[in-house]
Amino acid sequence: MFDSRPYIFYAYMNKKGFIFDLDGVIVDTAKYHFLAWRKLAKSLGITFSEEDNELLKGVSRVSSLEKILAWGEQELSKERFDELLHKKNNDYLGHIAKMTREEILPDVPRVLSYLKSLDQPMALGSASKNARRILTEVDLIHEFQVIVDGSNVSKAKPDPEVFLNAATGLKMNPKDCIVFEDSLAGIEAANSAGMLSVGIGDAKVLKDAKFVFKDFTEISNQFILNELIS
Ligand code: B16
Ligand code: MG
Repeated sequence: MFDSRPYIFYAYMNKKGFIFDLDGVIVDTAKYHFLAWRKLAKSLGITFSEEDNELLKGVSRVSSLEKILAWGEQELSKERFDELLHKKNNDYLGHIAKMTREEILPDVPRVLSYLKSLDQPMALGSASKNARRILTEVDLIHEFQVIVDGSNVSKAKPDPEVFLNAATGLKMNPKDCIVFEDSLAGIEAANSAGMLSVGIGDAKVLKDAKFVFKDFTEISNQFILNELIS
């Protein structure tokens, strides 16, 4: 739609730092993590359900394997642990390699282009060490000015480090940042960073978020302009 507002409107508009989680917000890679973790768990004789997978959302790769081993009451040598982590990631990457733009979650492109049209700073803040690869697969790598992923942080969500680094990269004050997140740990991280948290998913699970939406189809441009930017 033609926007008749003069350029000056954008020049003086508030700027907010918009930080997006990746898995579960931009794309649904949880299903691929599930397949890869289930295969690994099965090889160890550990059962792994979709409910178990829910508990690994936003959790780092190392911590995920630690949790699975604890659930199965198993301990492994450091060498075997690293070997399994590597194996799981290779399986996961096999699924990622087949991803296309079709797998971008509904209305994500609309929200990204709207924010871009308003010249709002945008960053990615993900626990995944595969974030750049996934963004490249779905052709969104150029949409973000700053990308902070699992390779750039020392402390995993719920620690706020990932989002604070994203704010620093965007040169924005954390209190002027807005985080879109699908995991409980991520909402906790955003809140303790002093940012406004927007949950994407189940309101019962993401109850500590300032706002919760099922997905981006529920987030109108009007809402973004009036509630998030103004
Ligand atoms: P990787 P997010 C997280 O990504 C996933 O939700 C979580 O399930 C995964 O274990 C973690 O990334 C690490 O991923 O094995 O690719 O490094 O939701 O923070 O974007
Ligand atoms: Mg996520």
